[in-house]
Amino acid sequence: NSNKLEWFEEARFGMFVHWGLYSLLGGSYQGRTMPDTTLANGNSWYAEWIQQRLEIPMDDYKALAPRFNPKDFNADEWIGLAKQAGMKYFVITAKHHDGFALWNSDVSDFDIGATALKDRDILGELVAACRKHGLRYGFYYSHWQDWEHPQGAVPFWHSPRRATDFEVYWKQKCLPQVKELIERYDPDLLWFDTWDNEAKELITAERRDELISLIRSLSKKCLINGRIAMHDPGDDIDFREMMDNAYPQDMQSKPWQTPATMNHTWAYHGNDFNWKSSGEMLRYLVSNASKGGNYLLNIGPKADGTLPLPGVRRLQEMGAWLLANGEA
Ligand code: FUL
Repeated sequence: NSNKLEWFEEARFGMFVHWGLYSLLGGSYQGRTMPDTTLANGNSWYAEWIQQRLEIPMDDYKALAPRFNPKDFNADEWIGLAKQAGMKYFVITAKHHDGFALWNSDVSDFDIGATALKDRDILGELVAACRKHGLRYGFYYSHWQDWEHPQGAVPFWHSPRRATDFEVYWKQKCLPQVKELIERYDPDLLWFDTWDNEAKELITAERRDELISLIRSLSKKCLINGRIAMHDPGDDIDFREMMDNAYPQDMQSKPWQTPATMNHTWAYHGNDFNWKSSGEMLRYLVSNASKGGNYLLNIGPKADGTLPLPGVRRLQEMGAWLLANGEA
């Protein structure tokens, strides 16, 4: 069905948001700040990885939930900014690798229900704002890595592995949560994430196809990205996903996108000042567009719900350029 892909092939520019419990820590925990070079794999210091990178015991990490209180969160502000930037779609981390669900899930207590926002429907508010501003929307869902569930996958350099019975996690948490997301929010796309060939041990062709057929049975429009099984996405995905911040040199067969972030991290990091200029990011956007692809550009909101100012300014500048050049 090529019709359901039409909006995606014309979208060009989307907003990616990494937001969750890790946003509370902003890259630091109990006096330690990422990157922490004492760790074997400390070279990448994405703030959303803090639980693994700084080896925070899961019980301590879970105990942070009641402190998550984004009193300044305003869905209309986020989506209004995306619209102003010339973005046509919005993707947020409904559940990242840490396993925390940003909606009230029936199959897990590690969710928004454990926070000060237990009576708010964050994803519902964002979906309503997207509809109001005419943006398509979707969810990032970490189907492979889940550091909270005892049988979810953990990074391969951590041993001994915990995921001795991945099928338990798959049936108890992953499949039911994907179903919840579709039934409650009717997303236009789902963004699954594998980033290492090792994922094929757990995300086998059978599990990949089981997940895809679940989605197909629940939604006619929901697009699925190729990172659902990057080693072998199969024939039934809807678009290809470049690796993070990768910009192809040549024309690509459509449809595809590059997920990218404005600084180094994806989730909010208080010490990450590595912002790219709006000019550099406009060149990536134009380069991708000229090769038939989209640019899914990420911002990491703070735990209080506000967006970091350097990111806001850059999005406004990019939107102004697109408007002046007749593309917004
Ligand atoms: C990667 C993840 O490990 C990062 O934390 C981030 O979400 C990026 C978009 O994808 O695979």
